[in-house]
Amino acid sequence: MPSFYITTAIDYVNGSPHLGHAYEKVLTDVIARFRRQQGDQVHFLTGVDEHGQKVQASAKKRGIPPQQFCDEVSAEFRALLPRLNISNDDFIRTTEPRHKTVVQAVLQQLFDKGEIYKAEYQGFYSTRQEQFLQEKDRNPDGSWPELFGEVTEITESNYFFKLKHYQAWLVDFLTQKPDFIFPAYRQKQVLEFLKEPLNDLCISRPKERLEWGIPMPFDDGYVTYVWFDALLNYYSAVADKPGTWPATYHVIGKDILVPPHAVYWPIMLQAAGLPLPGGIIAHGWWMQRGAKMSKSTGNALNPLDLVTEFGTDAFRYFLIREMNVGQDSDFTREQFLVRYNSELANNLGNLVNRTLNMTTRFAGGVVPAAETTEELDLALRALWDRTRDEFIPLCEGFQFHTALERAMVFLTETNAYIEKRAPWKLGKSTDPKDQALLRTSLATMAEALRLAVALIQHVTPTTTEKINAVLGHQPGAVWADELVWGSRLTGVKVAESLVLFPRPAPPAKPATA
Ligand code: ME8
Repeated sequence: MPSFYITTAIDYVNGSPHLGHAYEKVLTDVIARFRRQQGDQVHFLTGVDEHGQKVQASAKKRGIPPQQFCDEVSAEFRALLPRLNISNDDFIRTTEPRHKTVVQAVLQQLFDKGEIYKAEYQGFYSTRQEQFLQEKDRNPDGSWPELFGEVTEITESNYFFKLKHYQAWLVDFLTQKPDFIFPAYRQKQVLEFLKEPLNDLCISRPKERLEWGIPMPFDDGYVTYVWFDALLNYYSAVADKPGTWPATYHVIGKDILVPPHAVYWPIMLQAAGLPLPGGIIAHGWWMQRGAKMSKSTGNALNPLDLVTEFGTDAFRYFLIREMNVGQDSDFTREQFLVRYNSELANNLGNLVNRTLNMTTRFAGGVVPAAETTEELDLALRALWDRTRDEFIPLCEGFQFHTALERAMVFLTETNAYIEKRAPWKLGKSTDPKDQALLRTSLATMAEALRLAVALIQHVTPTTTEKINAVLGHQPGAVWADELVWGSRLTGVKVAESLVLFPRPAPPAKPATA
C-alpha cells in the first residue's frame, strides 16, 4: 500500500477556533479520505501550537498558568474535530514530551554540527509576529505595518541558525521541483522572495523576555523560537513511526508559506539530514466583507454555529464547493443558503425523495431491473462516465470545487431525466411498453443516486452513509468498483423516506415594541 502522510498547520491556542481553522481541517480531511479510498495507507496529523509570546500573554491576561490555559483552549480545538467529522489519526500538542524531546535532539544535533551559533543582535522586534524586523519591512513612510503590532528596539545575544548558507541549495531544489508548492504561482513567489539575500534565523529568546517555550538544550538561559519549535511537530509526531516520514503534503494557509514553510522548514530538514516533504498545499483565506477572518480582527465566525444549524456535511460541502484551493473567498450567509437550498436540498435531497417515493409507490419498494435502453438512458449513462472520469483527476489536482460542480451537473441531469420520463404518468398506463419504461426509470434513478453519493463521499461521508442505508446498499471495499454503472440495486428493498437538508427555519423576526 502506498503510504500517504498529510498534516495541517498547528493552530495557536491564544483564542477559540474559527472558520479558517475549520476549513483547513476539512480540506485536509477531504484529501485524506480521497487517498484512503484510492487505497493509500494514510496517516493524518493535526494539532495545536502551544508555545510563544502570544500564548504566554493570553494566559497572563486570564490570570492562569500557561499550561492550564493551553489545556483549556487545546480541548476546544480538539473537540471541534469530531463535530467536523475529521478522520485524523493523531493530534499533537507542542507541550507534549514526545515533541519537546525531538525538538531538543534536533537543536543539539544542529548545534554540534556547527549549524547554530551565538551572536549579538541589535534591531527591531515585533511581539505580535514574534519576529525580528528589517528596514525593508517598513512602510514607505517609515512606519511599521499594522500587522506587526507594537515594535520595540532591542539589543541581545541570541542563537542563530545558518539559513543563508542554504539559500542557493533551496533555489536549486525549488527550480528542480516546480510542483513542490500548490498552487504553482505561489512557488514563483517563493523564488522571487529568494532573489533577496537571506539573513540567518534567530532561533532563541532569552528567558527574561519569554519563558513559555522549549529550553535550548545547550543553554538554559534561552527558550526556542516558536516557529522553530512548531515546524518540527510534523516530524516529532511520527519520529517513532518508522516509514512515515517524510510527509506527502503539508496543508497550510498562504500567510504562513513564506518564509516559515517554504524557506525555514526545507532548510531545517536539509541541515538536519532529514528527507523533505513531497509538497506544500497553500490555501487562501476566508474573508468577511473583504477582510481576513481572524482572532485579532474580531470578525471570525464560529464554525460550530453553522454546524449546529445546518449539519456537518452541509458545512463541509459548502467550504469545499465554494473555495478554489489557493484563492480567497468571502463568506456570506446568503451564499451558504443559496448552495444549501439549490445544490443540497433541491438537487440531491429531491433525487433522494423521488427515488424512495416512486419506488415505494410503483414497485412496492423494491428496485426493479432496467429493461430498456433508449437514447435518454444511454445519454445519462454516458454523462455518468464522463463525470466520473473528470471528477477523479480534478480531485487529484485539488480542484475539489470544480469536481463538485461536475457532480452537481450529473444530479441536475438525473432530475431532468426523471422529469422527461415522468414515471407518475407511466404509472397510470397499462401498456406493457410504458410499464417497462417505468421499471427502467426507477432502476436508473436509484443507480444514478447510488453513484453520485459514492462519488462525493469524501466530502459528505455521513450523507453518503445515510443514503446507502436507505437504498439497502452495502458498498464494497474498492472505491473504483463502486463507480461503475451496473445494476447493483436490482431487487433491493428501499426505505420509504429520508429527511435530508431540511429547509432552515426563517430568521426570527425582531421583537416589536
Ligand atoms: O499560523 N482563512 O497558527 P494560526 C483560512 N501556529 N485559513 C486561515 C484563516 C482564514 N481566515 N485564518 C487562519 C499559525 N487560517 C501557526 C502555524 S504550523 C507549524 C504553525 C489558517 O492559528 C492559517 O493560514 O494563526 C494557518 O494555516 C492555520 O489557520 C492556523 O493559523
